[in-house]
Amino acid sequence: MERIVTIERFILDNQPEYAAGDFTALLYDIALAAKAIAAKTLRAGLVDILGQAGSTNVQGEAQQKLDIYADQIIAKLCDHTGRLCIMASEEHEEIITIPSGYQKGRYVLVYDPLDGSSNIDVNVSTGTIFGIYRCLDWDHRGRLEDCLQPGNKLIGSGYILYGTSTMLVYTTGSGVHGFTLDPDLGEFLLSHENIRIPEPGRYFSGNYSYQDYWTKGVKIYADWLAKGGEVEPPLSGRYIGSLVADFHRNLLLGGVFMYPAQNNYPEGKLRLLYEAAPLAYMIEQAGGYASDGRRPIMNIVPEKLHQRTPLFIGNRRLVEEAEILIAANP
Ligand code: P6P
Repeated sequence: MERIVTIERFILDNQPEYAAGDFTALLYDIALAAKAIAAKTLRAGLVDILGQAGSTNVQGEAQQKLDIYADQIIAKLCDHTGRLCIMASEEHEEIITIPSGYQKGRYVLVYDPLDGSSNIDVNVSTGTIFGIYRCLDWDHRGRLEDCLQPGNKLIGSGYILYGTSTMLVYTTGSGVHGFTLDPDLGEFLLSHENIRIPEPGRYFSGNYSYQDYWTKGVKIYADWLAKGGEVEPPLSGRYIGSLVADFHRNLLLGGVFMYPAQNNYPEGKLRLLYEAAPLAYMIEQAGGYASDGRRPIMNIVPEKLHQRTPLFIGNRRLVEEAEILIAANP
């Protein structure tokens, strides 16, 4: 019988030496929230949770009912446990403080509760992205400054992919590990230990309908990708329109995802704090690289919670080529 390793067992056996029980327990809390969101997502066509909630979020984007559910379940599972000093979510304009009646913890949780949620109604994979930092000081109850940390200060990050199966993939700085939800057991079981991005990359992901909006360097890079660049075999185009799904495929099979700055998104579309930086930490742990086209995503210090960034992420060779061509063609 194959070794059955639950995520709880794996976290305990592999928790970083600095981690007290709180860090491990926080990962459990996220896994529990993931199960709750997965249960709703699997039934999205059957219960009244499809469709728009009739509200817009801080981004001005129409909120999906599942967006709101995912955001609330994460916040409610994590706000009273004494493990966090502060939270930040794509669905909240301001930081989410820990209610005064509860003990303050030592960690910061930043998250996008349901990325790609516009795909829910057409049964395309969606995902949750999260990052974990240490609180910066003990004199305060958790402040905006605790959230505005660069990716190179992350101590954990991961995503949950609600797809043909539900997967939780995370890193705490000792490699990237994937767990698949067994719906019969209701447990995340180890299915992808120590994921490394394969070389050479096989896929490129980008929304080429925006080509006219791209800078000269990005256009040259996009052509280089589409013509296979100098890699063998030539790359194939794959674009799901759901960041976590595109990222996950490229992580497992090799490839690069790009969402550059462009006329309709002059700073890029994706969010630095709770999308690009957590995925950058993961891709670097898996042997890849993430850039904004000029510099490592991991080094960018956020100035605002919902700051956008251009994103090139995947095989190091493919991402570095973006930096070379963009620099050579300003
Ligand atoms: P576009 C989904 O709305 C999202 O934030 C990411 O999940 C995805 O990669 C991107 O936007 C798709 O954007 O402009 O190509 O539809």
